[in-house]
Amino acid sequence: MTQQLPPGLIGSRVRRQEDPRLLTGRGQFVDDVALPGMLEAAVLRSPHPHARITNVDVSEALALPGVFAVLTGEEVRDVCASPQPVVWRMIPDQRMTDQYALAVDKVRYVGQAVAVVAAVDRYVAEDALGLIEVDYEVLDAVVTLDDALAEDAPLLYEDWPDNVSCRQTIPKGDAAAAFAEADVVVSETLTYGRQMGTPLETRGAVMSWDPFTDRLEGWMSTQSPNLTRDLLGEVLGLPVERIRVRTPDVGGGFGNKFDFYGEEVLAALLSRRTGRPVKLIEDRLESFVANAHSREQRIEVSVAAKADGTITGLRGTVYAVLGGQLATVGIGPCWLSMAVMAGPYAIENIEATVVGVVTNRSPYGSYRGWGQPKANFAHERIIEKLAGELGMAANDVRRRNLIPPDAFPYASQVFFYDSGNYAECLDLAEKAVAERGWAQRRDTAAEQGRSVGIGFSFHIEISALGPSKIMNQSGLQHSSFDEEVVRIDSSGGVVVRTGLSAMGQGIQTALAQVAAQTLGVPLDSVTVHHGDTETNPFTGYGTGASRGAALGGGALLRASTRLRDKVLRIAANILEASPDDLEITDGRISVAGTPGGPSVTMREIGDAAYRRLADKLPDGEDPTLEERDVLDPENVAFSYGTTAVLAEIDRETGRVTLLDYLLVHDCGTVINPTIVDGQIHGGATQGIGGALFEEIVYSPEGQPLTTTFMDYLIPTASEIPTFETVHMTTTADHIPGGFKGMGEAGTIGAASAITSAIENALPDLGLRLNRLPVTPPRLLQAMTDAAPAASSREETP
Ligand code: MCN
Repeated sequence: MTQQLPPGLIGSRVRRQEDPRLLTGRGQFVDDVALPGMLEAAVLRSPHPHARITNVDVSEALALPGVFAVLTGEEVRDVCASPQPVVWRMIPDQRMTDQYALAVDKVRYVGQAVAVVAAVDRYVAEDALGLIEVDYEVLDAVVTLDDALAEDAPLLYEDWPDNVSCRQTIPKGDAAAAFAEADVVVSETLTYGRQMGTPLETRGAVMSWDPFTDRLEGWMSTQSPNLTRDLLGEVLGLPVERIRVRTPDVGGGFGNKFDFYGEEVLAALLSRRTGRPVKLIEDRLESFVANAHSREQRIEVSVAAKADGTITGLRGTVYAVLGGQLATVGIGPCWLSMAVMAGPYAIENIEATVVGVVTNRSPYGSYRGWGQPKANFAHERIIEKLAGELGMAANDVRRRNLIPPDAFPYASQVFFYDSGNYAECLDLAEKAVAERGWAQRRDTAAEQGRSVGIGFSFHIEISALGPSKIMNQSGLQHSSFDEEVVRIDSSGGVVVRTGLSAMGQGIQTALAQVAAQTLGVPLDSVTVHHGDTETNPFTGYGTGASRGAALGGGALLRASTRLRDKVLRIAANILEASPDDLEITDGRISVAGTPGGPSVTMREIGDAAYRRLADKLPDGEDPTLEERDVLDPENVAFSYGTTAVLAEIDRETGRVTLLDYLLVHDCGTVINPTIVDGQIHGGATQGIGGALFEEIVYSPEGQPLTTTFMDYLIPTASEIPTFETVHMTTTADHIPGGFKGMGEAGTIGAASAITSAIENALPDLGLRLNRLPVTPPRLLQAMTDAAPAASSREETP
């Protein structure tokens, strides 16, 4: 069954409403917030990866003219009601790290906050940092996963027996039997490099604590204003009704700004201490060490298969290279890598494990895609290896194992996949690649002595995160429903209020499209308000996990439908007609099929509901025009896609050039195809960065070496190919409107498709790439390592 919405604004390529003001410099970001008497803060950060703090002397800093307050870790601990919270707690016996916004007796990564100063301006605050004396007893650093797991490894937390924070295995079926009976078993160890989202706008907060009302007002660059408010309340011991969180424009979030950071707490405490508003903005260098890092994992994966390519079993272990303390999302992203390791494949016997290991690196948190790019790398790499082993085409192995359309809803290892036609998606991708002549381009290139290859990957994406109760039972310490409010005002304009955050993904336009189509009004008569916990509804989770379009859109569709019914009842009263005979077109209500006949405008409806009620509002109808709806879906929704890449390899330099890039994609009912395309392009660009360029590197001593964009290489326009997207639609029938999310889609399958294309371009070498990013030196090394094996294969008669 598929849900069909009538043609209209939903599905139209309308331009984004949010762009004109952003593109003309009218955006207002946190750093633009200026309050009377505001102070600026700066943070002293640890230069050591692992050290005991033996003394902190702030007396000279406090004496500096212009300094208003200095806080140390002990002071922060003493005034906080709880340590920094961890909201994803899927593994019940996980060892928690319980850290405060400032380090108390030990530092566990370079960049960990040790003290904070509020001063008349940032210059004085930074000068004061130089006057703080911290005595450290430097300890041996645990820099890598192997360091952390070594028998005699120094302990980050001395009351733990080792550096393992958690371990969990989730089985399905009987993996041992599947492996025992297999015709073929293939295994691989994969390394995914440490990476992070790098939004244009770094994080920041302006906090103002009113000493008379004991109320805290904050402006923050966050994706999750409601969650932030709740967590601020928890840490500060303040009832949430006394906290207001506002998000001005957010200059990119990419997941980093989902997490809740100590800096928000510090700015609030400094404001309480000084009685003045306090601004704390991180600079780019701080961003590289104090923002949540992500991606880094070692994954051991094996599959058991029959000789015809049918996969009967999967075993995998995800080693999460966590940092020196748990971030807000805890083991969440790495747990998800384990939970979706079978990807789109109908594998009946699974044994997947996640092991969370602490190291002296920055904390591990959210980044677009969460655990999914790593899980994808695991299942797609092992599919390719299995295909090689069996002498089959990788897409034939995929096709043999993809969950068939009639198997939905499909119970995977952990989740229920709601809907899909995976085989059609793969077919469409192969067809599109054939139509575009990629194979000929590869062959022609080979004749010219160039190395060009084609790679594919298939991804799934969990979206529409809910339902709240099941998520709570799985360990999420927060809800995940969405509430939307829609109002028609007294002059007929429509206002949507959402708790979702806009961080560049186009949610205002998408919500406006849903409301405008449902209410039958022009798009520009809808205004979407977001980013204020006091005036906007509650969204349990915030913006993350690609839930905005599906949950916000679904809730708004239902609320707008009820509001439309009320509009029709009022119009019927005025027109002396039956509501069932009426239609709304372009904000005008008339009897269907009577062009030029009597009609009522939305302005008159507004007038009837707010001002001149006596003549126009039907008896029994309440004044005002407002509806709200809460969507807490019965299940998540899985979107999916096939990525195809045409890549050229320079055998001399190891440089990979992406010649063409195609994604066949399904996210249920598409609200705005232009935005969806843009989301795929942006996500794929980040995926390409992760596949070829971006890596956070630490020295053997634990010093971060990549703290500027000269070292941490994000791709620029010249590295990015032209993208092409092909849409297909299987709707999520448990979501009103059939929407599924897709904001992370492009990131998930990129590395798998690119590595597959690189291997395909070098058929003589029989490469097996297992480490990301595939930088030129790494590729050259892999080619050198593969060459002797390849030449000995050639020599064998
Ligand atoms: N959309 C649509 N029809 C659908 C699904 C989505 O038209 N069926 C469009 C909508 O305009 C919607 C956008 O695509 O606003 C993304 O939708 P959705 O998948 O629901 O994602 P969210 O709105 O929840 O956004 C979050 C998601 C995530 S988790 C990250 S991280 C992310 C992202 O989106 N960070 C971004 N996209 C980003 N885009 C920008 N420019 N900047 C970021 O920081």
